[in-house]
Amino acid sequence: MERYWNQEIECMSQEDMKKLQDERLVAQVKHVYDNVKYYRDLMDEKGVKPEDIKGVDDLCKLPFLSKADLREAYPYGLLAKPLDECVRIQSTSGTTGKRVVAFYTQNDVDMWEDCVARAITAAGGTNEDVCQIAYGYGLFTGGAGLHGGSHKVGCLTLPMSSGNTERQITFMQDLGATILCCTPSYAAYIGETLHEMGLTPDDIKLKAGIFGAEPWTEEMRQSIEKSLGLKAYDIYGLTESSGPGVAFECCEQSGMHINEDNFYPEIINPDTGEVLPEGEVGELVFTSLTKEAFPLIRYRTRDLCVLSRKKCSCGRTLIKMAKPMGRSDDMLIIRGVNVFPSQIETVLIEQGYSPNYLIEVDRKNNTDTLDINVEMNPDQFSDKVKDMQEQEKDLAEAMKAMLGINPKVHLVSPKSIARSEGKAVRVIDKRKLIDNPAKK
Ligand code: DLL
Repeated sequence: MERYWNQEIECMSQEDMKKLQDERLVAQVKHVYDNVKYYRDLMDEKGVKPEDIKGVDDLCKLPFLSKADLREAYPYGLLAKPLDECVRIQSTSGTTGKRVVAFYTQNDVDMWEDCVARAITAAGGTNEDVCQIAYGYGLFTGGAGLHGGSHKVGCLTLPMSSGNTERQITFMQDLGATILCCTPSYAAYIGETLHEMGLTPDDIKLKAGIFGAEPWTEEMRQSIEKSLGLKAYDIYGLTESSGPGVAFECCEQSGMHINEDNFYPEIINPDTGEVLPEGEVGELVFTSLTKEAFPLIRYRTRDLCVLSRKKCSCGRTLIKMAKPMGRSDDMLIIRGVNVFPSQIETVLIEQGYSPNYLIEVDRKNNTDTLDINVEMNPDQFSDKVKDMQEQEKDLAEAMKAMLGINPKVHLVSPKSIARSEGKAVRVIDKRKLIDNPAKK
């Protein structure tokens, strides 16, 4: 029987949910207008007052907020509560510019952990489980978020943080971990290490994995499920929204239910800002409905995906988002063609290669080049040059069929591409280094 953490909310009728969202949005907009000068200025500029917002149907009257706004307002400019009412700070890694710093009151932490508890419960977690958390701890929200949710559910929580992979496996075995939480790329690495240690999924007790923080394909899911002998559930979130738990997968494994009582989603055309109907691909925009310290109004995530209200067999009525296909800023434009790293990953796994790859994009003689370095499994390796060239040619052809452009494929020896213990780095775009001297 399906178990829920908060059945009343997770299975609420659409009509009641809308009523709740309307009420909460009105209060949230008033809260930001009264307490955050940055929002007040943005709304005044657009000529919209809190009284104009009667519910979610009026959202489109409000201005968007972007990462650039967050950077401009860094660090305290979007704070909506006095600092003495805040109890926590988390932050992004800041790899694409200045860090985003998010603030939490105790109520914000409780709401966040409640969202994660829904995710853990949907993955079958109960107080009888041992939950191994191998997301990074610290400023990153992965460790803290899953940790809090795991406590809430009452799981025996193993705060491993990421890294030291053999020790992860030893603890997993000795303490009988049943749920593993980490990035999908780290899960793949743990699976690989398990087999190298001469163990199989029968030697561990994992039944579920809660993996997120980066895009991953269905093919990657199948590969992880097989190597670790578990059912792999996706979880989505971002530092700006509080962290993991904005959306989570249920037993159907076909998209993630959004905790829409706390986060109201919209899909927009990223170029025009126009709101798109359900079922169309566009940029995901979130409005927080209950946050106190760091509310978000129409925050542009840059994640590209689709929403769906199709009935779900798990009984939850929460709207679903498809797996994000990547970020609008992850999309590579190569010789005018849009290429997502996830397309490359799909082909690799379909063709029997490992998900260890590195994409290099460059510009030579005014033409974009795409080189894909792919690690071979030991059984794919041959010492005959001709065989290797044949394999590279076949893979390049499969890539061309998927991407529409011709890449250069380089098969590299097993274990030569660095493994990730957190979010994987899959792309080196050398054109950006040339275009943006500041990043050199
Ligand atoms: O990655 C929060 C998180 C931690 C989510 C642990 C899930 C598990 P940030 O570091 O701020 O926060 O990065 C947020 O990561 O906008 C997406 O582009 C990407 N992302 C997060 N979850 C997924 C997912 C955390 N399940 C950014 N699938 C987001 C695809 C994801 N992309």
